[in-house]
Amino acid sequence: MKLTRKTKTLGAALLVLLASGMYLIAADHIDAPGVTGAGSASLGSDITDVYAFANGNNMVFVVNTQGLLSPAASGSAAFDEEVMLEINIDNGSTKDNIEDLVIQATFENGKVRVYGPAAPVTTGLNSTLLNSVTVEANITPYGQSPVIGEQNGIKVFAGPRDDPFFFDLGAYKAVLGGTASSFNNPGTDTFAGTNVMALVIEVPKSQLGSGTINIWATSNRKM
Ligand SMILES: [Ca+2]
Ligand SMILES: [Ca+2]
Repeated sequence: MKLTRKTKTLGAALLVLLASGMYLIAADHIDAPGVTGAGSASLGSDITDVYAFANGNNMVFVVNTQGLLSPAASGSAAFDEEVMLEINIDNGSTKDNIEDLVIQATFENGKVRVYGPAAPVTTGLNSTLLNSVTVEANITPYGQSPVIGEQNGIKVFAGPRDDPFFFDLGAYKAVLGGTASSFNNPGTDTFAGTNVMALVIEVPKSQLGSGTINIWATSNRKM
């Protein structure tokens, strides 16, 4: 199966020190109308945030999509079965921003399936689905306890979750508009009460090469 990337890559590569905590570079909760416009079937390809952090000897990757889901909308929200989410990993000493490993996830019939980490068949803007599934799990319905799949040392969770991103949009606009000179502490969480469709994959560091890694995520729509 060949897949092509129709939407954005997270704007900046994320430099992750394997021993370090969470790094957040950018958030982008609503894409251009061509991706997320009224009646668009492609909301499932709209990435909001990508996170990576260490958990002991493992690395945890989070790719959140479909931002600003209200509680009322979250029950019927679903992953797009035509969309493959791909975590791209640039490792080794060269750091050329070309992925050396990919972790892919597809969604079908209530299940999430993870492929890799493994060397990609295709690098760059197109992606090719890897051959073998490394772990799968049932997608967790809204409001229910998390279902976590674990096989081959890799764990996966997929389902709606409270959006962890904190941003004070009101204060941001006030600073831009010149009616405030700084943010408040504490601020107001503009995203409070909204959900995202979360994909969480935990992988042993030993499967990711040595040293630091660059990561970025893409959403890829089936051709
Ligand atoms: Ca590379
Ligand atoms: Ca790729």
